[in-house]
Amino acid sequence: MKAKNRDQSLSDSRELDGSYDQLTDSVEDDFELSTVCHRPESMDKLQEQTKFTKKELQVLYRGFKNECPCGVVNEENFKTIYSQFFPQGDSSMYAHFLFEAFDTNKNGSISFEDFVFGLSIILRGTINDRLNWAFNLYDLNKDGCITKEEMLDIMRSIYDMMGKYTYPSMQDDVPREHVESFFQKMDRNKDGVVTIEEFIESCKKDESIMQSMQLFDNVI
Ligand SMILES: [Ca+2]
Ligand SMILES: [Ca+2]
Ligand SMILES: [Ca+2]
Repeated sequence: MKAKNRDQSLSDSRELDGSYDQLTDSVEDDFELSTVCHRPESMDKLQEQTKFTKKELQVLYRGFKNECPCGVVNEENFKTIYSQFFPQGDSSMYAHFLFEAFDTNKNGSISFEDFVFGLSIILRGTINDRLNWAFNLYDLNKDGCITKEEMLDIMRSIYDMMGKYTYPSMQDDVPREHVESFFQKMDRNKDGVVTIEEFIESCKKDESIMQSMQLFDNVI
Protein backbone atom coordinates (compact mmCIF):
# COMPACT_ATOMS: atom_id res chain seq x y z
CA MET A 1 0.00 0.00 0.00
CA LYS A 2 2.83 2.30 0.88
CA ALA A 3 4.50 1.75 -2.48
CA LYS A 4 1.26 2.36 -4.27
CA ASN A 5 0.77 5.66 -2.53
CA ARG A 6 4.19 6.77 -3.60
CA ASP A 7 3.38 5.79 -7.17
CA GLN A 8 0.18 7.72 -6.94
CA SER A 9 1.84 10.97 -5.89
CA LEU A 10 4.56 10.44 -8.45
CA SER A 11 2.03 9.96 -11.22
CA ASP A 12 0.06 12.97 -10.00
CA SER A 13 3.04 15.21 -10.52
CA ARG A 14 3.66 13.67 -13.91
CA GLU A 15 0.07 14.26 -14.82
CA LEU A 16 0.49 17.90 -13.94
CA ASP A 17 3.24 18.47 -16.45
CA GLY A 18 1.17 16.70 -19.08
CA SER A 19 3.64 13.92 -19.92
CA TYR A 20 1.31 11.19 -18.85
CA ASP A 21 0.10 8.41 -21.14
CA GLN A 22 -3.45 7.20 -21.66
CA LEU A 23 -3.02 3.63 -20.38
CA THR A 24 -1.61 4.58 -17.01
CA ASP A 25 -4.30 7.19 -16.79
CA SER A 26 -7.12 4.66 -16.82
CA VAL A 27 -5.37 2.44 -14.27
CA GLU A 28 -4.93 5.49 -12.11
CA ASP A 29 -8.63 6.36 -12.51
CA ASP A 30 -9.63 2.91 -11.28
CA PHE A 31 -7.32 3.25 -8.33
CA GLU A 32 -8.74 6.61 -7.50
CA LEU A 33 -12.34 5.47 -7.75
CA SER A 34 -11.69 2.80 -5.15
CA THR A 35 -10.05 5.18 -2.71
CA VAL A 36 -11.47 8.69 -2.96
CA CYS A 37 -14.54 7.89 -0.87
CA HIS A 38 -15.04 11.10 0.91
CA ARG A 39 -16.67 11.73 4.21
CA PRO A 40 -18.01 15.24 4.79
CA GLU A 41 -17.09 17.38 7.75
CA SER A 42 -19.36 17.11 10.74
CA MET A 43 -22.92 18.32 10.27
CA ASP A 44 -22.41 20.76 13.16
CA LYS A 45 -19.54 22.41 11.37
CA LEU A 46 -21.44 22.55 8.08
CA GLN A 47 -24.40 24.03 9.88
CA GLU A 48 -22.16 26.83 11.15
CA GLN A 49 -20.70 27.46 7.70
CA THR A 50 -23.97 27.41 5.74
CA LYS A 51 -27.46 28.77 6.16
CA PHE A 52 -29.03 25.33 6.41
CA THR A 53 -30.41 23.65 9.50
CA LYS A 54 -29.06 20.28 10.58
CA LYS A 55 -32.25 18.64 9.38
CA GLU A 56 -31.96 20.25 5.96
CA LEU A 57 -28.33 19.21 5.71
CA GLN A 58 -29.28 15.64 6.49
CA VAL A 59 -31.91 15.64 3.75
CA LEU A 60 -29.44 17.18 1.29
CA TYR A 61 -26.79 14.66 2.28
CA ARG A 62 -29.15 11.74 1.73
CA GLY A 63 -29.94 13.04 -1.75
CA PHE A 64 -26.27 13.66 -2.50
CA LYS A 65 -25.23 10.20 -1.28
CA ASN A 66 -28.00 8.67 -3.32
CA GLU A 67 -26.72 10.23 -6.55
CA CYS A 68 -23.04 9.83 -5.66
CA PRO A 69 -22.48 6.90 -3.30
CA CYS A 70 -18.77 7.64 -3.27
CA GLY A 71 -19.27 11.03 -1.66
CA VAL A 72 -17.80 13.15 -4.46
CA VAL A 73 -18.92 13.95 -8.00
CA ASN A 74 -16.53 14.28 -10.88
CA GLU A 75 -17.41 16.37 -13.91
CA GLU A 76 -18.63 13.45 -15.98
CA ASN A 77 -21.05 12.26 -13.30
CA PHE A 78 -22.20 15.79 -12.73
CA LYS A 79 -23.04 16.16 -16.42
CA THR A 80 -24.96 12.88 -16.38
CA ILE A 81 -26.97 13.88 -13.32
CA TYR A 82 -27.63 17.33 -14.72
CA SER A 83 -28.73 16.03 -18.12
CA GLN A 84 -31.66 14.25 -16.50
CA PHE A 85 -33.24 17.63 -15.87
CA PHE A 86 -32.86 18.72 -19.50
CA PRO A 87 -33.60 15.61 -21.55
CA GLN A 88 -34.67 17.66 -24.57
CA GLY A 89 -31.36 19.48 -24.99
CA ASP A 90 -27.62 19.19 -24.58
CA SER A 91 -26.76 20.48 -21.12
CA SER A 92 -23.13 19.33 -21.05
CA MET A 93 -21.58 22.75 -21.70
CA TYR A 94 -23.68 24.55 -19.13
CA ALA A 95 -23.08 21.72 -16.66
CA HIS A 96 -19.34 22.19 -17.24
CA PHE A 97 -19.61 25.88 -16.31
CA LEU A 98 -21.72 25.07 -13.26
CA PHE A 99 -19.28 22.38 -12.20
CA GLU A 100 -16.44 24.88 -12.26
CA ALA A 101 -18.46 27.32 -10.16
CA PHE A 102 -19.32 24.68 -7.55
CA ASP A 103 -15.81 23.20 -7.39
CA THR A 104 -14.47 26.15 -5.43
CA ASN A 105 -11.23 24.47 -4.34
CA LYS A 106 -10.56 23.47 -7.99
CA ASN A 107 -9.65 19.86 -7.27
CA GLY A 108 -11.77 18.46 -10.09
CA SER A 109 -14.58 17.11 -7.96
CA ILE A 110 -17.57 18.40 -6.07
CA SER A 111 -17.67 17.21 -2.50
CA PHE A 112 -20.73 17.48 -0.29
CA GLU A 113 -19.14 20.61 1.24
CA ASP A 114 -18.65 22.23 -2.20
CA PHE A 115 -22.25 21.36 -2.99
CA VAL A 116 -23.85 22.80 0.16
CA PHE A 117 -21.64 25.91 0.23
CA GLY A 118 -22.78 26.74 -3.31
CA LEU A 119 -26.38 25.86 -2.63
CA SER A 120 -26.40 27.91 0.57
CA ILE A 121 -25.31 30.99 -1.38
CA ILE A 122 -27.73 30.43 -4.25
CA LEU A 123 -30.71 29.73 -2.04
CA ARG A 124 -30.04 31.59 1.19
CA GLY A 125 -27.28 34.10 0.49
CA THR A 126 -27.69 37.86 0.58
CA ILE A 127 -28.37 39.59 -2.73
CA ASN A 128 -24.67 40.50 -2.93
CA ASP A 129 -23.57 36.90 -2.21
CA ARG A 130 -25.84 35.59 -4.92
CA LEU A 131 -24.75 38.16 -7.47
CA ASN A 132 -21.13 37.39 -6.67
CA TRP A 133 -21.79 33.72 -7.24
CA ALA A 134 -23.53 34.41 -10.57
CA PHE A 135 -20.68 36.69 -11.65
CA ASN A 136 -18.16 33.99 -10.84
CA LEU A 137 -20.18 31.52 -12.92
CA TYR A 138 -20.21 33.85 -15.96
CA ASP A 139 -16.56 34.87 -15.55
CA LEU A 140 -15.38 31.68 -17.20
CA ASN A 141 -11.63 32.22 -16.86
CA LYS A 142 -12.08 33.74 -13.38
CA ASP A 143 -9.99 36.83 -14.15
CA GLY A 144 -12.43 39.26 -12.55
CA CYS A 145 -14.33 40.50 -15.60
CA ILE A 146 -16.88 39.14 -18.04
CA THR A 147 -16.11 39.51 -21.73
CA LYS A 148 -18.58 39.27 -24.62
CA GLU A 149 -16.99 35.97 -25.64
CA GLU A 150 -17.60 34.52 -22.18
CA MET A 151 -21.20 35.71 -22.19
CA LEU A 152 -21.71 34.29 -25.66
CA ASP A 153 -20.41 30.90 -24.53
CA ILE A 154 -22.81 31.00 -21.58
CA MET A 155 -25.78 32.02 -23.75
CA ARG A 156 -25.07 29.30 -26.31
CA SER A 157 -24.76 26.69 -23.57
CA ILE A 158 -28.13 27.76 -22.16
CA TYR A 159 -29.78 27.58 -25.57
CA ASP A 160 -28.21 24.16 -26.18
CA MET A 161 -29.56 23.03 -22.85
CA MET A 162 -33.08 24.21 -23.63
CA GLY A 163 -32.97 22.20 -26.83
CA LYS A 164 -34.04 22.82 -30.36
CA TYR A 165 -37.69 21.96 -29.64
CA THR A 166 -38.04 24.87 -27.27
CA TYR A 167 -36.53 27.22 -29.83
CA PRO A 168 -37.52 25.77 -33.19
CA SER A 169 -36.09 28.44 -35.44
CA MET A 170 -33.02 29.14 -33.36
CA GLN A 171 -30.35 30.99 -35.15
CA ASP A 172 -26.92 31.90 -34.03
CA ASP A 173 -27.67 35.62 -33.82
CA VAL A 174 -30.25 35.13 -31.06
CA PRO A 175 -27.67 34.40 -28.32
CA ARG A 176 -25.52 37.14 -29.83
CA GLU A 177 -28.37 39.64 -29.52
CA HIS A 178 -28.83 38.65 -25.90
CA VAL A 179 -25.16 39.28 -25.26
CA GLU A 180 -25.43 42.72 -26.85
CA SER A 181 -28.39 43.72 -24.71
CA PHE A 182 -26.65 42.29 -21.62
CA PHE A 183 -23.64 44.48 -22.31
CA GLN A 184 -25.80 47.48 -23.11
CA LYS A 185 -27.22 47.19 -19.60
CA MET A 186 -24.14 46.05 -17.69
CA ASP A 187 -21.07 47.61 -19.29
CA ARG A 188 -21.54 51.07 -17.83
CA ASN A 189 -18.21 52.60 -18.85
CA LYS A 190 -18.39 50.93 -22.31
CA ASP A 191 -14.91 49.45 -22.16
CA GLY A 192 -16.04 46.07 -23.48
CA VAL A 193 -15.90 44.11 -20.22
CA VAL A 194 -18.24 43.85 -17.26
CA THR A 195 -16.64 44.09 -13.82
CA ILE A 196 -18.13 42.79 -10.59
CA GLU A 197 -19.01 46.37 -9.54
CA GLU A 198 -20.80 47.05 -12.83
CA PHE A 199 -22.55 43.70 -12.60
CA ILE A 200 -23.83 44.16 -9.05
CA GLU A 201 -24.88 47.76 -9.62
CA SER A 202 -26.76 46.97 -12.84
CA CYS A 203 -28.47 43.88 -11.46
CA LYS A 204 -29.71 45.76 -8.43
CA LYS A 205 -31.29 48.37 -10.69
CA ASP A 206 -32.98 45.72 -12.81
CA GLU A 207 -36.47 44.95 -11.55
CA SER A 208 -36.80 41.64 -13.39
CA ILE A 209 -33.44 40.29 -12.20
CA MET A 210 -34.29 41.19 -8.63
CA GLN A 211 -37.67 39.51 -8.92
CA SER A 212 -36.21 36.32 -10.35
CA MET A 213 -33.70 36.21 -7.51
CA GLN A 214 -36.47 36.41 -4.96
CA LEU A 215 -38.04 33.37 -6.58
CA PHE A 216 -35.21 31.31 -5.08
CA ASP A 217 -36.41 32.24 -1.60
CA ASN A 218 -39.34 29.92 -2.01
CA VAL A 219 -37.48 26.92 -3.42
CA ILE A 220 -36.53 25.31 -0.12
CA1 LIG B 1 -13.85 20.36 -4.95
CA1 LIG C 1 -13.20 36.61 -17.59
CA1 LIG D 1 -16.97 47.99 -18.17
